[in-house]
Amino acid sequence: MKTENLIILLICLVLGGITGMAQEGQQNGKERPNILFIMSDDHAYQAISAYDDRLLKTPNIDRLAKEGIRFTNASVTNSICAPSRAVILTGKHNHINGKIDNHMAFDTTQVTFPQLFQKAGYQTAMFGKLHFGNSPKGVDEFMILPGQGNYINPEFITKEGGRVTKQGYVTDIITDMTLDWLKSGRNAEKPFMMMYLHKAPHRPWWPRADKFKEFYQKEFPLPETLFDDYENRGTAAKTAEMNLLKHMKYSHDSKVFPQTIAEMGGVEPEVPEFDMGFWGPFGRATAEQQAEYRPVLEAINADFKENWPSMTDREKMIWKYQRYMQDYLGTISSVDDNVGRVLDYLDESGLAENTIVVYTSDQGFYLGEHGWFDKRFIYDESFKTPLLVRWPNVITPGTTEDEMVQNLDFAQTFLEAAGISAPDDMQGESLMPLLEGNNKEWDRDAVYYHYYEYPSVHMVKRHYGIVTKDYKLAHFYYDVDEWELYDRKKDPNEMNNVYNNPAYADVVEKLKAELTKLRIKYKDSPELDQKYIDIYKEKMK
Ligand code: SGN
Ligand code: CA
Repeated sequence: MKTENLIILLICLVLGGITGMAQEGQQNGKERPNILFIMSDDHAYQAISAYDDRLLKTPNIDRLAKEGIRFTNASVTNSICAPSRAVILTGKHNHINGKIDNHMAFDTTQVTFPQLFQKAGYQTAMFGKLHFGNSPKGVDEFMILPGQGNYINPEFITKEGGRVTKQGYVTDIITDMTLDWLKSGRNAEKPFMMMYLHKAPHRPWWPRADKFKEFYQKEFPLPETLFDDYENRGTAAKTAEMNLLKHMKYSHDSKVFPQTIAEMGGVEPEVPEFDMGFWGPFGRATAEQQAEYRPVLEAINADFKENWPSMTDREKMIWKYQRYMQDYLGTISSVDDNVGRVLDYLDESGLAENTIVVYTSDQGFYLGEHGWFDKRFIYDESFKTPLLVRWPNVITPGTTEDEMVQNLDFAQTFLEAAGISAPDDMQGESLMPLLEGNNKEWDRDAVYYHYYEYPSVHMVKRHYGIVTKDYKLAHFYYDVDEWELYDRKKDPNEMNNVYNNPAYADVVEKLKAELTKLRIKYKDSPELDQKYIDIYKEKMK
């Protein structure tokens, strides 16, 4: 080949390479967006002021609602931690991805959406709580909490497979890692997909010492249904073990010292020989850190000693509710401050413009509604989850969206936003039409739900069901065979099961048919129900 021709060939190759690179970094001529997925653990929408400002102000999380979209009908397919995370990562229901409960191992041969991002040239990272029993795939960088993790001086699993203990408060530490990575771990040539996953506000609720002090001074309004007696509900609501008065612990939850309870004739000897070294996250704290908590702990204990003996059950319920809210909301206040730090950094660095920021929780949570804490049920407080998304120049700021969307939809949404094709066997729907304001392209009118973990902590019975904007129909099975129907418009607090009310006979018939169709659509079946019962029994032996 002549030198001249060789030079022309080389120029063509170089130019071709550059164009190829440009295509990889772009989508339809635009830079591919970054994704910052923020998820907290057990964060009730009732505790985000963009949804409800009666309990707490969350000015930073609210920025996402103001500058983006707020979904009022976002829900999960199975209201429990690890299963929700498996749904998010695989874009498939739990009966397909196999992680039906917190005990089952996640099969890591499955495709998760971060792997697809990594393959498509994104830089990927994950910091915080995964709760999978194994490490994530498809992330270039990660630091995750083992299991539930700890609030104080938490341990982290590193990418190299080792463990490191970090001194301090978990919410601050996870945020520091996230910010460090954004500032210096990032490759500016590539778009990123980052999962920033909080442990807070998961039980046992330990706020940072200053928030503990601040929130102990506060009193919160009582929920309308705090004294629910579960009349007109099924066996499942009556037998669940998540009632504040009956099942919340004075020691583990309300922070009365085990010694104090024993002295007062209560019965919660949970700590071996009352060794405070074993007392929840407090046991992990250094003497110096413990000293910061002491004054409030002493005040709680003095109050308990003075007032508990003469309290009626009603007063005990209110006392526990106030202690619960002080601690639970105190942990969220730190989440909000830290989300603010990250949003500020996105603004300062100029990254905000091309970054999709999502705030959600792995499920909803009871904040005393129906007398409960925890989650698991298909009923609203547990089934619904907060979902806020900001994406400048795509989402109209301040949008409120009432369509029924689910955590099942996240993977396909992110993939579409990044111009990566989603595998055909994912079961959600991309939320892109709703984000772009093309609501006419959205035609879902019902969602499917299936909860499995029973018998287990909190004893919520197995059930599956269908939810439309108007009704909720659920079938509780395993050791019962009971159906429940709620009229969501007339009975938003879900106080009356109208399944046997003749006025709803047509609704029941129609919804049962739709539920059967949904089970077929998502490939769930009585055979699978039985298979998972058998696996569960074997596992729990
Ligand atoms: C722990 C909690 C429960 C909670 C489960 C599951 N108890 O067992 O209250 O329901 O986790 O939570 S505690 O000892 O930590 O206080 S999940 O978010 O992981 O599903
Ligand atoms: Ca959770």
